[in-house]
Amino acid sequence: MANDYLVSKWKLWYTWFDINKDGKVDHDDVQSEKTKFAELSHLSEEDRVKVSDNWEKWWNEYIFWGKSSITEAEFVELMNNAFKENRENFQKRMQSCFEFVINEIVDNDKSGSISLDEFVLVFKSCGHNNTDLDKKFFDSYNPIDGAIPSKAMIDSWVVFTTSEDSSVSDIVKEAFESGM
Ligand SMILES: [Ca+2]
Repeated sequence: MANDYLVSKWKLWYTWFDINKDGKVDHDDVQSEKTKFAELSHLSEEDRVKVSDNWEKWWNEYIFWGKSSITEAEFVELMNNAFKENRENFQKRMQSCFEFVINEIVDNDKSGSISLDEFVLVFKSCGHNNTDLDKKFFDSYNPIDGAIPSKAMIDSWVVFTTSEDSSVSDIVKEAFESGM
């Protein structure tokens, strides 16, 4: 079993998935997120289809674990089973998870870094409209020339989802706890 600290972070992450706030995490949440994202991102029709497919893939693989909906208990169990079975593979899985979402979706213009606009866009697509909190979270990465290197953002989310060590600084956890 992963320790309580890591489990508590998986639960924090899970609170994000009910995008449409109906008390369930299912395909309607994916629909809601990708529709909002497409609306706000001003993508070409071709890119819109691609990003929409990427959202589907990402949710199915990393959030739903191939199921059609998921409860918090199921999510924690699946994460924990994978973690227990092979920590190295679990680490790799989370690395791929955040490489995929950050490189293929969040980094809209494929510059290798995440601007404040790109950052805020994702939060808004998830129904988080407190831009002050998003900006505070963005600044906690100490952006360089107004952007966060994608790798720094990927690393922070991998720490958030894999580290059992509460003495390791965790800016994603802090952002969740600040009410983001
Ligand atoms: Ca929902």
